[in-house]
Amino acid sequence: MTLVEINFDGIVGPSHNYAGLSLGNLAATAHKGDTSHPRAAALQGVAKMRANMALGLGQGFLLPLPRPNSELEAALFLDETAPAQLHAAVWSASSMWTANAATVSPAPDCEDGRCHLTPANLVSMVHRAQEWPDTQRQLALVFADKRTFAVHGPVPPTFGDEGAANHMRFCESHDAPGVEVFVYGRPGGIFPARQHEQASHTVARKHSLDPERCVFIEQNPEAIAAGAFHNDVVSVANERVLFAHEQAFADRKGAYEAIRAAFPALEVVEVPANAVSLEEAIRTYLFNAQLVTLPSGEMALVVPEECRESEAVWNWCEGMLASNGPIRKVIPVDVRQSMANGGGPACLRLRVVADPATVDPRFLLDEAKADLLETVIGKHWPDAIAPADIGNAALARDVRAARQALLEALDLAELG
Ligand code: SUG
Repeated sequence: MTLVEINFDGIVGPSHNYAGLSLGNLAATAHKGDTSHPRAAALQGVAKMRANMALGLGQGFLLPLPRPNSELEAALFLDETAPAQLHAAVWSASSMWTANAATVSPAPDCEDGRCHLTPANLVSMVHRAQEWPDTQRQLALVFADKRTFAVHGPVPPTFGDEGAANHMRFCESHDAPGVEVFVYGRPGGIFPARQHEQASHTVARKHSLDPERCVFIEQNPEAIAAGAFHNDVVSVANERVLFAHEQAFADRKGAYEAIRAAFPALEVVEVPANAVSLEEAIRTYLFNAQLVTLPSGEMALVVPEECRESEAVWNWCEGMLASNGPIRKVIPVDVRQSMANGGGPACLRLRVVADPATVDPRFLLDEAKADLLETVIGKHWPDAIAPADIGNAALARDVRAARQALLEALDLAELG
């Protein structure tokens, strides 16, 4: 068994659009009504996966879910009197942000020695709450080997669970036992706190984690109010390193101490507010980065292009590289189509520690399959979707046919 980290990126679906559905997600609400470019969006996603493969990292993918979702459409009795936002919800391509697909506890952390996955219920928003049954179906296929994986049902409502976006893991190396950190929000602020404390505890129990190796931390209400609707917008972890904004947690010192008590080797790389304000961190998504260990053992931070364009953020990054800390490289990637909906490089991927030989190979990427994805996307994904196109019957047919073409190309017709 060779356990390695594999990033499963969500392929951007053919119905990708800007409907401004997520209250508290400032990018998404600011771009409400813009024309989207699904083909460009999906190609940006494939380019990111290719770049990560070129770094020597394990890469997989998850498929877009069926949209428009006719079951939800029927359940909501959608007609011309229903609000546009509900019509847009059934078209949402939000499953592209696979950091919200599930919480994953790697095998070395779990009592039964299997890797446990709980699909996120995403109950805070209707366009996201529709995802989990299809996500669960897909995860059960990708991780079908029951000796190695346990794919659970979601946490019951009303406890909102947003998956890996509010979960971090510290370890000496990915294949070693880890300390799992769950970050929840307290309700009552101007924007929804999407991760409920009891959802986090439920996932930890469900995954049979050692309570001594679990830490529960409250997200800073100020960060949620500033637009950090998920913890992965203000912090990210990899192996021994926590990369966080000074204002990420409600009790900053208490949070670091609690993690250090369970994981003494912790190294904190903190960005002070006087170098990069919370607002600038959220605008550029500096922390919605992929913090990865390269085959050389060095750590790299894969950040959105927007970080290079921000003087404050880029100065800070250059200073960090010069200071000889644990993060040795900063690599910008262009995922602007996703960024405009509040999804950076880290939102687009679900981290799974597994032996690639135990994963359904149809979901693993190599160069030839990346070529195939580009060909199908280039041929079938719509060039543009304007708000007025949502609900259009001909476009709905095209969107369904595009997904179907992808399933056939990948020999995954059973997900149809
Ligand atoms: O849930 N955007 C997503 C972005 C998710 C980002 N994920 C992480 N931070 N891990 C969300 O808010 C916008 C869709 C729209 O408005 O049409 C949206 O759902």
